[in-house]
Amino acid sequence: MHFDEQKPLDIVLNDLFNHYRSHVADVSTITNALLKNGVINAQEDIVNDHIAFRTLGVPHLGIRSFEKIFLAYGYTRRDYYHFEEKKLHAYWYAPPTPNYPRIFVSELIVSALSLEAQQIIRKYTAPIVEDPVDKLDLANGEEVASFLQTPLWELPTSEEYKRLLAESEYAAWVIYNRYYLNHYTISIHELPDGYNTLEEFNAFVESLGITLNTAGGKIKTSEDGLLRQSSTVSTLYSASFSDGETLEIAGSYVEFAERGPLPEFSKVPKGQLKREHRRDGFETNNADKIFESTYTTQIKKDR
Ligand code: OOG
Ligand code: NI
Repeated sequence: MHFDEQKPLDIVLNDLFNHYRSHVADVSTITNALLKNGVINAQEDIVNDHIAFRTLGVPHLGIRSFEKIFLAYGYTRRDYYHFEEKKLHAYWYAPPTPNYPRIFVSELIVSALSLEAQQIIRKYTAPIVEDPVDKLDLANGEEVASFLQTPLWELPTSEEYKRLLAESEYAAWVIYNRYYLNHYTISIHELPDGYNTLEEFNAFVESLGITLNTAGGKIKTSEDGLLRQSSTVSTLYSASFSDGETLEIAGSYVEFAERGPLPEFSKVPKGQLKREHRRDGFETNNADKIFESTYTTQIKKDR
């Protein structure tokens, strides 16, 4: 690439975040409470551990299409994850410099769904006969930002949505929400004492009246014990479908991650710990449960 990657990347990330914040009320609720309690002085004081996107594994879409945007901006593809039961693949991407968030991109293995569900998805995606990312000028941050908010396919009917939902909550989420930012993630270990353990932070979030995802327990812990994650449950929003029906459907959520120091850096004083000293990447079993933050089973559990 022959352009300065960081400027378009900044434009794209800021635009994604602004749309996300305006749709997900819990984002501002948490930020405002942290401001009020004097924990941070501005949204920018929150370190964004990672952001996540969902895609459909069909020709010209999916991870291999979506990743081109962030590879062009200096991101590097890292580990592969597979979610057998949810029929998903995923990769994470390391940022060009540590001041940018990691990115987690997943993809539905459409061919593993029932023929009926596949037909619904293919009905909407079949008109896409070339990779839409190839047509973008990636040096133009505004163009890429607006692409990420522009539908690539027509709205489904409410019946089709419900049919997908019954088989794959992920499929239903993507057919409606497309490339919307799925979540951003607050780095808990970067916050001051009183807020920098997941136990404390979860208690704070719940004190704001926000519901946490309980799939696999509120705190999901990696096998090495060093990556601990929690997330909110998506709130519902009113979505209009092509048949004129309106349904309350899941949108995006907020995640919290606590990354402990790697064994070789366990003696580094807390104030000197940098990102490279801490556990990196993701964990299949944690992620498997975090996906359920948009699932009806989590959203309806307290109703
Ligand atoms: C992503 C779920 C996985 C993580 O940090 O492990 C995840 C999603 O819900 O699309 O975010
Ligand atoms: Ni996440």
